[in-house]
Amino acid sequence: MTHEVTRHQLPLFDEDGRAGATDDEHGRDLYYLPDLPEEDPYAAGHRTCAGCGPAIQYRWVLKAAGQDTVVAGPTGCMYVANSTYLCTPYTVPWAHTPIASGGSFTSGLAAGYEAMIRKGRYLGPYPNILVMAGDGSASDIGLGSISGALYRNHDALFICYDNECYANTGIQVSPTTPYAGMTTFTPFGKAIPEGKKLPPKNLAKMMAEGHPHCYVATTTVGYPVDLMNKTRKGLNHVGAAFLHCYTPCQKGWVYQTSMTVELGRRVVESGLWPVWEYDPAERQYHYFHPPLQRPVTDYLAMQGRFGHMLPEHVATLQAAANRNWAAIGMDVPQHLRDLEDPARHQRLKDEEYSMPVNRGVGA
Ligand SMILES: Cc1ncc(C[n+]2csc(CCOP(=O)(O)OP(=O)(O)O)c2C)c(N)n1
Ligand code: SF4
Ligand SMILES: [Mg+2]
Repeated sequence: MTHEVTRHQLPLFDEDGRAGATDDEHGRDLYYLPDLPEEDPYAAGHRTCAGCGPAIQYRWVLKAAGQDTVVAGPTGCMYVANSTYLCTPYTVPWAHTPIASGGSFTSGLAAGYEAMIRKGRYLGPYPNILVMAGDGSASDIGLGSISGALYRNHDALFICYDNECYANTGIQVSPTTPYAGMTTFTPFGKAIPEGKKLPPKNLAKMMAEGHPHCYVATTTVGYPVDLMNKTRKGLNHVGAAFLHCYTPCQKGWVYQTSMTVELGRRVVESGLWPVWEYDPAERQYHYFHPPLQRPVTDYLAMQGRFGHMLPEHVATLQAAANRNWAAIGMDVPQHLRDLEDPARHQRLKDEEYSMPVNRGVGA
């Protein structure tokens, strides 16, 4: 006899329902205080660095997913820093996978639960199944296994926590490291003054264009409600879903540890990380239009990994940001167009900018 597979439908958080949210001088919400679930499947007491963006993502994703969740984590900081012998911060089932096989492991998990429920060997609804892989895993070493899982449409949520480097092995360059981002494998010097020469791989667009039947979205730790709602939408979607989340790494990027969430907003407001959602039913992209459009220097100057940039490098990134603004359907203000001219810039460490800065050199 075949048993029916019943699935959770997680309600979305109400953007307007935040208790005590206040605005800053730009009309941005200063604090996100949604009515968060009490439960914390990623409990306090892990060993990531202070201000670790991936740890913030893990906590919010698992709060949104709730207690009936099974998590996988390929090798990376969020495996190594979260698990010592006989000890993890998870209050839900969790498994480590090799760095290349987050996708195939999670496929097996999803197929296994489906089969066990159908055969009556597992009672209860289909659990929330998700994997959170680093950018080295999801965009490089394990890309094939995640793409295969999306293509086969296993009912699970595949998340890339993107700290734009191979952090755990010592801040090496990854495909998502931005242009001019300094890592231990992309040092700047006389021959290559910008550090990294190549633009980052556009992982989320690859996943959406390549697997048009999947729910795909981008988000950042600067927008917790957005992150939690996209987690729930991805889990509610019957079939495969992919979420690409920007998660600063204070050790690798060299910034003040309290600035992780601020960076998660500034990267969007400077046009360097478009936030969007791809709806597989409509085959449509929906783009978030931030209330503020900043020069890229407002973002870059907060991080030591960009401290070596010369005027032409800053102008190159401003041009890339301006292309992103146009691509998401926003006007590019004249003052941002003007900043595509290197003559309008100085070396980054001598630029004028508007926030706590980090003039040191990173990595
Ligand atoms: C096949 C393979 N190659 C290399 C490694 C070494 N390694 C362990 S963690 C890691 C970094 C992973 O980077 P990422 O996926 O971005 O996660 P992060 O450390 O940044 O959190 C690497 C390269 C490995 N474990 N397996
Ligand atoms: S090195 Fe970066 S990603 Fe790893 S624990 Fe520290 S802040 Fe987090
Ligand atoms: Mg990484």
